Order: sequence, then C-alpha cells, then structure tokens
Amino acid sequence: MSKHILFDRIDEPGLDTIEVYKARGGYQSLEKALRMTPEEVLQNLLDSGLRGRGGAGFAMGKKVSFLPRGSMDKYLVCNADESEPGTFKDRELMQKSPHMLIEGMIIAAYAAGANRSFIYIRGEYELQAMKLEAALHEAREAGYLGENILGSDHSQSLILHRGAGAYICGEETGLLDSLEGKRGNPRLKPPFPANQGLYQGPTLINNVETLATVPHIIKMTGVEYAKLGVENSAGTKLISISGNVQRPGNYEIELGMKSYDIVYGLAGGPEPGRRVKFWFPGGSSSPVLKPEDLDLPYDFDSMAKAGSMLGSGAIIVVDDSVPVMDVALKLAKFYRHESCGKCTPCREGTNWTVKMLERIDKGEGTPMDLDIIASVQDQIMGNCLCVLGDAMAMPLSSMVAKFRDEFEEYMEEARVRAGLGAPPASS
Ligand code: L3W
Repeated sequence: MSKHILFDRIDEPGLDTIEVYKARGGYQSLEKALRMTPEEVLQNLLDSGLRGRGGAGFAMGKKVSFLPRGSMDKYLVCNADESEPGTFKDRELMQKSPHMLIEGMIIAAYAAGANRSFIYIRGEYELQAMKLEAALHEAREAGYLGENILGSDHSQSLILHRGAGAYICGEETGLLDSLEGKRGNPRLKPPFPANQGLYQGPTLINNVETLATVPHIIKMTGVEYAKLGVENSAGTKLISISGNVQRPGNYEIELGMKSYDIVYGLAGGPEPGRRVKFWFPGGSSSPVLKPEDLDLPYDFDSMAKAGSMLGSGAIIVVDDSVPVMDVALKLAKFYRHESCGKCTPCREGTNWTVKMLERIDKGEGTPMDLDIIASVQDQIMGNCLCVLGDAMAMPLSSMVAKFRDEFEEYMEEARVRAGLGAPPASS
C-alpha cells in the first residue's frame, strides 16, 4: 500500500519556504529533540530500525553510535550526489521540501555531537541547490542554524557544496575527498568515515532520504516508526520507477508492499500488449530479477533472498521490446565512463566488458565470449577499492546468467547481419 510520510502533501504550494513548512508543524521535531539528550535522540534512531536509503541499507542509528564521544571536531555530511541510474527521489524531496532535510540534519548532528555539516549535492541539480540555499538562509535567520540553536548547547554550521557531475562522488569516501577539494577518488575502507572521515575527523554520512526521515521518527518516536513496514525493513521508502512503465515517477510506499503492486498498481506496468522481461529492483547496480519475482514483497531481506538488493529503491522495468544486449551495453558503457580508474579490476574490467559486448554487437562474438564476460565480472566482484566495479559486475553477470539464450540468439543474428555466417564449430 502506498503510504505518505515524506511525501505527505509534498505538492503543497510554498512548502519549500520556512513559513509554510512551519505552518505544517515543521521544526517542532527539532524543538522536541533539543529538549531530549543526544543519547535519547540516538535511542529513538536505534529503536526506529531505519536503514540507510542511499543503497547499502546500513542501520542509521548504529552508524551514529559508531562515532566516538568527546569534544573533537565531528562532521555530518549529507550525500545528495544522487547519480545512480534510475534514482531521482532525493531530487524531488530537496526541491519541494528542503527544510525537511535541514531539520533532519540538525537533529542527526545533535545526536552525533557534530557541529559542522555539509550537503554535497550533484552539480546537475541546479534548481535543487538554489532551493536549498534559500532554505538554509531562512533557517539561519530563524536561529535553527548557528550558535546555541534555540537556546540549547548545540551549535551547528551547514554548508551546501555542489559537485561537478561525477558518479564516483556518490561513493562516500570519494565524496569526502571531493569535499576536501581533491579529485573524488575512493579511499580504502577501513577506516570507515565514522572514525576517520572528513579532514580525518569522525564523520556521519547519510543519504538525503535517510536524514529527511529523522524529524518524522522524533515526532512519532522510534518505537512507533518501527511498526511501519516489515521485520528488518521498517518504515516507508521513496521509490523511483522508470523504464517501460506507463506512469513513471516517484512513489512512497510502506516497505513490504508486493513488488507487482508497485510496478503494475502504482506505475501502470508496461504499455498494453507488452510484458515485463526483467527489472532492476534497486537501481542499475542491482542484479536483475525476472517477472515471477514481482510476487515478492519489496523489502531489504526479500530482495536480498532473491539474489538482488533493494539498493536506492529505484525500480527500472524492461519490457519484451528491448533486447537484453542493449541494456547490458548501455550499462557497461556508463560504468566504464564513471570508473575513476584508480584500481585495476574496475578500470580494466569495465573497459573489457564494453569491448566484448561491442564485439558481439558487431557480429564478431562467439558463445565463449559470454563465458569470458561472466568470468571478468567474477574477477571484478569483491576485488575493487569501492563498489563501482561491483555495481557493473552484479547486474551484468545476472543478465548473462538469466538471458544466455537471448544473448546467443542476438550473437547469431548479428553475425548474419555482418555477413559473417555461423560461428566456428569449435567455439
Ligand atoms: C563504521 C563499520 N561504519 C559499514 C558504514 C559505511 C557506509 C555504510 C554502508 O555502498 C551501496 C552499494 C551500491 N564501521 C562499518 C561502517 N559502515 N561498516 O555503513 O557501507 P557499505 O560499505 O555496505 O556500502 P557503501 O559503500 O556505502 C552503497 C548501492 O549502494 N547503490 C548505490 C547507489 C548510489 C546512489 C547515488 O545515486 N548516489 O544512490 C545502489 O543500489 O551498489 O551497494 O556508510 O561507512 N564497521
């Protein structure tokens, strides 16, 4: 069932202004949180069961609890570098309700003991950056940011930083390097940002949607929030649906909703006469699933059990009019382009994969190439500095495994098109 918490009256005119946001109860959660101790706020986050909404699904409260206590400089960074193909939920949230994110960041920083905070927003999100800048100005004027917020001991600065359009800067350590003014290359983990992040200081880094959920948790209490959704997947989730559906867009659902009801009920399914061939449940980085998997509940555990992941909540639907080869090639080219080149398996693996797929497309492939493509993906997975290599390898290997017959048919047709005839018998 669709359920609105973050998207409740999201289209109300003027919601991006502090006046309308406050008229709807905005910043009351911050006032409530500041009357609590940081430990009590943290306990609410732990109780809520909220898992990160950016891709990894790591428990937010746990991440906050990893930050050391003490008076050293600590940082909060919001990852607003929304670049995963198919993912466009944070864009709508920041554009229409920027104060929700700001309020969530102040509460999260209070719980973590962080006094310096940043929003790292992807360079292409110009309108959203303008909306956030205006909202930050209003929040500072109203005393929600700055010294001794609302008369409390908590002081906080919040700076908006615009990226320059690199997917790798959505990887948390690449983002931190970029924020420090360096080239956005991933760092080796551990140490994790919670211990050694921005400027080597303890850093809490969370996605936009995760932080925007915090005021709602404080308002309703963590225990009540945990009642939404299903076991291990508490709460609601913003879903971006794209591809071959009649009503693409962003939807908010309660986790555990049947996937079929999202794809067909909310998004209208493919055009009449078409059927779903496969779907990505969690952005282009997630292994693809078959139509029969639409019977599964849409939650973290069910997607993992099916061999995929809920990821950033971006469902991409591919219908039977689209050759799997087209999707595989487009995807591999994206990751080759976005690879930072720092580590060999990712730099070379993404390049080899594109070259092999292009060879197949030109009619020069043999079925053995499919085995080689699969083996290259195996060698990428788990062997890179960050997850960018895996992000290509996981969906690619799932496509080759699940649609091998179609790849082989495509290969033969391409050979005929190129006037090369049947492949040699030995291959
Ligand atoms: C302290 C430990 N902290 C883990 C923290 C870690 C991070 C979080 C999750 O990948 C996924 C990826 C993409 N002490 C810790 C610890 N942490 N152990 O927990 O960490 P990790 O390593 O599991 O994941 P990650 O590197 O953050 C993210 C998937 O998301 N994805 C990508 C989406 C990208 C966007 C975008 O547009 N920017 O949405 C899509 O599905 O494949 O699996 O904070 O520090 N012992």
